[in-house]
Amino acid sequence: MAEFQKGVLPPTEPLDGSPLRVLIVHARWNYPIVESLVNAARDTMINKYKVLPDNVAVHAVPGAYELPFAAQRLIISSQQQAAHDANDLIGAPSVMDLLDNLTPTSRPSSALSTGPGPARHKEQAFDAVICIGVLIKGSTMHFEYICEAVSQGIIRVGLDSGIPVIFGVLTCLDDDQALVRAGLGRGQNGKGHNHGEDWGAAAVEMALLKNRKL
Ligand code: DLZ
Repeated sequence: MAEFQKGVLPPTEPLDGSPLRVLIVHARWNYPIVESLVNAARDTMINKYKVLPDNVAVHAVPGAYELPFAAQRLIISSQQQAAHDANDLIGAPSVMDLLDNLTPTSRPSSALSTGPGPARHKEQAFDAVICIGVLIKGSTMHFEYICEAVSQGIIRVGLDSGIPVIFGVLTCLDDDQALVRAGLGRGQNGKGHNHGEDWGAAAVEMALLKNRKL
């Protein structure tokens, strides 16, 4: 056996993320760690896989427990908006316009539309979602309940919607485990590997698989 290399092997084929639109939903709990993971996921998709910066939308929720609901809601909203725009019913304020007023969400880069009201882009439904949160075990059973609910919820949203939802949730026994998995390690073993990079790559790969004509 070749020397064991822990972690994920890179994809065997080059991946072109330029046609994709991806949503990152993240928790605000343990935010400095979450922020590092979000940045790595976003930067990897843009710099390594050519996803357009305007096609990465970011939405924040309070804690990891809220991630599945938000992912499901925003997938449905983006699909409704895309269907609406495809029927040329452009002009009314959209769900995504409302979302833009709440968080620094990006606009898609697809074709410009004209019609009554201010010109805006046609909405592109999300091709993948990355749910990012950091759960750190405390002294009660809270951790176990939230981990179970979030992991079950995220897989359910993905399978029910047909949109890949990446499990970007660290489930750690202490702060140091979380820091080292976000590239923020402070021990003698170095800063560690930022798992956000893997999640960005997984989102692109799975979105392209979802879009592939079989
Ligand atoms: C309540 C709670 C606890 C104890 N720990 C975390 C955590 O480590 N990471 C996280 O993202 N969220 C935590 N939360 C908040 C829950 O996820 C959720 O936001 C609240 O229970 C409200 O539903």
